[in-house]
Amino acid sequence: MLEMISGGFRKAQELLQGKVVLQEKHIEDAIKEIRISLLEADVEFHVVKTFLDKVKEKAIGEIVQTRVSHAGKKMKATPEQHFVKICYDELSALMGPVDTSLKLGPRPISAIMMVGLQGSGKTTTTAKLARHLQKNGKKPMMVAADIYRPAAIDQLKVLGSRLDIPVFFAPGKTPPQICRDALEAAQFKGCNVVLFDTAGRTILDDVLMGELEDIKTMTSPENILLVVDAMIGQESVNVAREFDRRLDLSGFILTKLDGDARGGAALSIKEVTKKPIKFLGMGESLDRLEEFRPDGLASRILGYGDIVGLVKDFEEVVDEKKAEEDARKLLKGDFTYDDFLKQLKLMKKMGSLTDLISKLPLGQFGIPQGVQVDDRELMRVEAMINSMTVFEREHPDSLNDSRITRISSGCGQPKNKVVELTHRFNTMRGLMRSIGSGKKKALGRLGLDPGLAGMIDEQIPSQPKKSLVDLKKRKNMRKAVKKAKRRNR
Ligand SMILES: Nc1nc2c(ncn2[C@@H]2O[C@H](COP(=O)(O)OP(=O)(O)OP(=O)(O)O)[C@@H](O)[C@H]2O)c(=O)[nH]1
Ligand SMILES: [Mg+2]
Repeated sequence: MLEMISGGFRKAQELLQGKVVLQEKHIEDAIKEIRISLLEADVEFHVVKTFLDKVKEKAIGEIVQTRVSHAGKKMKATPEQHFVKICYDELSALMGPVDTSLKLGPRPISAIMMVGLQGSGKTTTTAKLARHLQKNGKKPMMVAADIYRPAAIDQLKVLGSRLDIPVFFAPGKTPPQICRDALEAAQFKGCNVVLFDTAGRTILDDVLMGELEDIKTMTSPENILLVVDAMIGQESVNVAREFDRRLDLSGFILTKLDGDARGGAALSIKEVTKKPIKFLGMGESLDRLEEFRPDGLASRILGYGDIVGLVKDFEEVVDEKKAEEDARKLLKGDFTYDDFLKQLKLMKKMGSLTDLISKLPLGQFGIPQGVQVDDRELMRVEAMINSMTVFEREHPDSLNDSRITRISSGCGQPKNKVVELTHRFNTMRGLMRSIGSGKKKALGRLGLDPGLAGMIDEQIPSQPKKSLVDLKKRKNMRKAVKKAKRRNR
């Protein structure tokens, strides 16, 4: 995702690497690389210009500093890191501030109207959003307001039954009437949010655009969200502008950012319309909707991954208490192949490996953004672990040559693949152990610049602190020891 944009920033960082003092010429060369990639990724021309002017002005004005402020702390930084920090701040400002709120209330039943071009992902996103609301304790109802495409109602009904969310449809009525009736029907069904899945249209189709205005007038939706396909590039800005002019949008949802979308829309839309991006569609399945965090995307673009996003994905699929237990085990380095298998299954639930990896700060290890990972590799690893005995899984160090030969024939994978797995497993175990015993140092050992390791380190949840109960127990213990000593004197 967004490799094209990231590419320019990566080249810029390479150009500045190792420079002790940055001269204007260095900054200009770096900015040139960024400009090319932004334009190639379809970021709107004026947005590119304004953005780079700001970066350049700040970089030239402040690059002599060697200390930067981050989260209220001063840190030592090289000029190159300082440049990255300026880009990070400006990218976050360009796409932010974060606003993923939906207006729900004060009416007992709130409405969300989904609009957009044909095929942009409205119906899929309506279902994803309904699922998101349902998970947050709301009672959503989806409304089939697309009466033009024959299969549209059925598509929504299928999604509704999969999610166990009611779908309202009323054959023979016009979309504005359907949406108005849906508000009443929601009351009977005990729902408190309705989502209107409207028909796709082109901005040139004045009649259909007028129909959306009628729905708005008749139902006064609290939220009007434009669903934009990130693949359509430059055109997305014109589409956003026109829909906003006619409907006064509340915000956007960008879809198909998981594909090879150039992604320029993510950078341009907010700047051009001054309306926020609320969510990102990251895949066809109904759990692939992410709340939009400008800082997370900025960090990903710059090759620093998105640890916060990763943690959020993790929270989606995992039971918190169990995760804490597993993490403690992981960080102590005493985890087994069974734990590893559990983690693999969890990862599969979190989405494709390529998507997960895009959230790791791999750019910092010289691994380019957009590495494609074959998800079948996971299945091969799973097969190898399944061919181990219970004893072997629980005692990873027991895997000697003859056991490895047996596992290899059991799962039909070449022996060197099993050996490779044991090496990778042991390296990971060692790494986790060292992270557990001192995160920042370990990140440093991985080759990460100490200043930026600090930035990432802050995003990694700390190991659980000693609980108050523990502290109290220890205090009481100290008191008891003192008392005993006094008695013995
Ligand atoms: N990869 C990917 N595909 C998506 C995403 N969102 C939607 N799609 C796919 O895009 C196609 C169109 O999605 P729909 O939800 O039917 O789009 P629509 O805007 O309702 O289409 P119309 O009602 O015909 O205007 C489907 O094949 C979806 O599976 C996404 O975030 N990522
Ligand atoms: Mg549709």
